[in-house]
Amino acid sequence: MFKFQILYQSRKNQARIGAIITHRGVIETPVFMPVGTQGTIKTMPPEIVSSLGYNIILSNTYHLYLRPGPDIIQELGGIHKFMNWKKLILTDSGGFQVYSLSQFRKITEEGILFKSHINGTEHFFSPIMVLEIQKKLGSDILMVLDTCIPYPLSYEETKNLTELTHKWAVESFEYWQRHKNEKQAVFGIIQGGMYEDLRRYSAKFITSLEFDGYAIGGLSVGEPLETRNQMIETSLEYMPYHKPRYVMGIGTPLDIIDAVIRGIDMFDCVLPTRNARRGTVFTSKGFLSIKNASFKSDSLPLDPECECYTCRNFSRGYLRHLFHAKELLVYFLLTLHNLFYYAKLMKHIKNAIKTETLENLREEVAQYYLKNF
Ligand code: PRF
Ligand code: ZN
Repeated sequence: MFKFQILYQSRKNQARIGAIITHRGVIETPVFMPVGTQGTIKTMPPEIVSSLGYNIILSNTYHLYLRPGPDIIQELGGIHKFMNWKKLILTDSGGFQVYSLSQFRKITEEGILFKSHINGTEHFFSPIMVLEIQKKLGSDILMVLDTCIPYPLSYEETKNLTELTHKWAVESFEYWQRHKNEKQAVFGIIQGGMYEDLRRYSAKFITSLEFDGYAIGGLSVGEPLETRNQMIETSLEYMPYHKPRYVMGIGTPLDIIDAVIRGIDMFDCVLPTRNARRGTVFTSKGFLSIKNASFKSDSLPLDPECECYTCRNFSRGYLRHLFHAKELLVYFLLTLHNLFYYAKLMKHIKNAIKTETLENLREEVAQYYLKNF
């Protein structure tokens, strides 16, 4: 079972409140998915992630395929049981991770040849293989294999890679028609680089295949903010109203609001978790780097307006000390705070949609997060 319902449509813009209904429960959209690349949201016990209000996370086919391998995860009862996460899991297909992590790769009509970033061994991903791997993992939402389009890239090359993404989408769709099951949903991915007509072409093509939802890929690769928003708008023109719309790998608090206003329902991003491990936290007044010498004897919490466990119990001075001493606790405390911030942001966004005040919230957030991190 996989259904999507729209519960409220804004009268002022394209933002909507929705519900994704699955056999594991209902999740409200717009939703942010924390990234659990290796079957863990780094430093965080799943019960705590869940207690912050998250009910869907993202994991990666590429990493779990290389280590420990899909057969072991299947043997141990599937990804949910393996990591003790009882809510939803979306797995990315691996195309993007191969591009960003593996030392060598060759893209052919049939798929992607790559070398493991762990031990250099050679592997091959085809569109069908990545769906088979995700079936074994047992994730709830599977992503099709796509090609990653770097920025900038010539029109010709972008067109070729976009067409390859389309060919793979057809192969994925046909495979899924023959091998689908009740419990897993599959999303298609729109590419097209930063060319408006190619985005349009890709959005039309991908949405002509009856996937359970659609993602916009290829963004947040170094393009200017206006270009990104333009590509989102162009793609959205062709994305069905009654299916979930997901923009991959985005983003900052402002990126998320900008996309929600345009009608996006789902997000994932490493920013809250990765930034935390680098000592950067999100606050109601913008970014703060805990490494800063000015916090040496600061008795205030990270964000005096935050009610998270970290802010209720620890000072900036203490957290700075832990960070400089590389004490492991700090990675947990800062990740907890950032995930709390993102959870609260999503609550504010949903509230602002219902009260038709999303533009006001955007102004408030833009004041502190206009610069891209
Ligand atoms: N494709 C896939 N995963 C992704 C992306 C993409 O284009 C992005 C875009 N930056 C993030 N994650 N499959
Ligand atoms: Zn906090």
